[in-house]
Amino acid sequence: MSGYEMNFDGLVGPTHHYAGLSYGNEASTKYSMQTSNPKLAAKQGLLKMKALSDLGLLQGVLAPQERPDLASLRRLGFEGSDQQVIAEAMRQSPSLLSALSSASSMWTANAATVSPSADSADSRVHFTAANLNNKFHRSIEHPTTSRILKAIFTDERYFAHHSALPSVTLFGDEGAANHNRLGGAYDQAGVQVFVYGQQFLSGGAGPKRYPARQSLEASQAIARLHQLDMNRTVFVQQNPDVIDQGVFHNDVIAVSNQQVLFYHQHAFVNQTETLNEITHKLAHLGHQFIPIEVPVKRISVADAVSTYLFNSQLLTRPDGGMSIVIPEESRQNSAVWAYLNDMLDMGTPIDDIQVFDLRESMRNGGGPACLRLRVALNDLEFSAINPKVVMSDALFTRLNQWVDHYYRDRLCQADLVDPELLNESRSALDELTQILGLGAVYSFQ
Ligand code: SUG
Repeated sequence: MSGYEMNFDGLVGPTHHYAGLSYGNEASTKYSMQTSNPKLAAKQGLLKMKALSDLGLLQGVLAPQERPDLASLRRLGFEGSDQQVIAEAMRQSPSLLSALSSASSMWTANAATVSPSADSADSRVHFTAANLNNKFHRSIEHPTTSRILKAIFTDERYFAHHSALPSVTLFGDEGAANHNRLGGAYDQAGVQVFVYGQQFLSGGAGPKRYPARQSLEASQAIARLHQLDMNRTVFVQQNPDVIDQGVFHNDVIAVSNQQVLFYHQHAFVNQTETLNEITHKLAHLGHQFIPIEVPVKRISVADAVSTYLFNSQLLTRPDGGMSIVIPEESRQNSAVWAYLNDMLDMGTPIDDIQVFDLRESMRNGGGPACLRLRVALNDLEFSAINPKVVMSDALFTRLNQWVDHYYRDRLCQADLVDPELLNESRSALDELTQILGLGAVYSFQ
């Protein structure tokens, strides 16, 4: 097979904590204000990256962001030295300080939407940074995200970067978490499937309890920016009822790889028509579609949300087999674990289960797939990326030492006012930009 799918995982930042910031994301609400362990969180993420790299897969690292975000605090009227700004924010609004200290950029499935060169009219890999407009703590990520992506995918002959869409509900965009691609080899044309929560301009139906974070209008704008062929593009609405049950991104209820779409019976609106459209568009490219639909009788939506079964990664190994990467929570649930083991005997391409303990991230609603951004590349494009971000034995050792040196093993909201935390975080990120060869991507540099 030609081409690669490279997964870029977000390194957890030093201020990782549980602040209950994401209404509609049930884990975020449930674990609000519990004590976190940033050191363990970063190490759990690194272990997944290293294990997948050891399977022979291409694995990259995306740097975390500078938090607390002093520039945003100043923009909101806090004044004085950095320490005074933080102390005053804590006095007036601990929740605001939490939002501006969140390590949420770790969930890189929300960093951007990425289209491979084989699908774009100008034969370049296109990136659109997600505006993450629905949640304030995430809406501040995109400028730095774009700087980090440009420091890795620099060569404009191969890579095109688009700024985030306008930051309003009409163009609410959550990036690759609501985007799937089906096809054969990663460097050949495929079918891109954009999943939206609501259409706003024509007043389409949406969820009633929780917000629809992705709009159809945003998905359509990205398809235009990425110069996609409409004969190979599908737009589908996520079932609003499952959004109301905690499926705040499509990657909590569906995941794809090559010809396979693994999804829940209640994932989409007009599910049969959608699957037919994908079947026909894939057939046009000479590929057979392999849908794996999980019936609600086997797994309820509530179990899908609490175990993050569909927030798995489906990965084609160099030996041609396909692994499913699941969080430990999926093994702990007997219905989910029984289904997964039955699936190995169903004759689908999935022939292996890899389980990871990602508890620190899971408690904020971030599973294996949330932590990674997929980038399909051909040989030339791979040789053009910044090689320092590619996971290896040496980088794994170096990053673990770096985490050991700078990260705390417990953090709660009250700690955010500690001036040392800002110093530790800045020193850590400054060193990290050298390790990963990123140049000056942070405003303090
Ligand atoms: O945006 N949680 C993230 C989780 C993102 C998961 N990503 C994907 N499904 N791809 C979010 O809701 C919680 C932060 C807190 O509550 O402290 C948070 O931002």
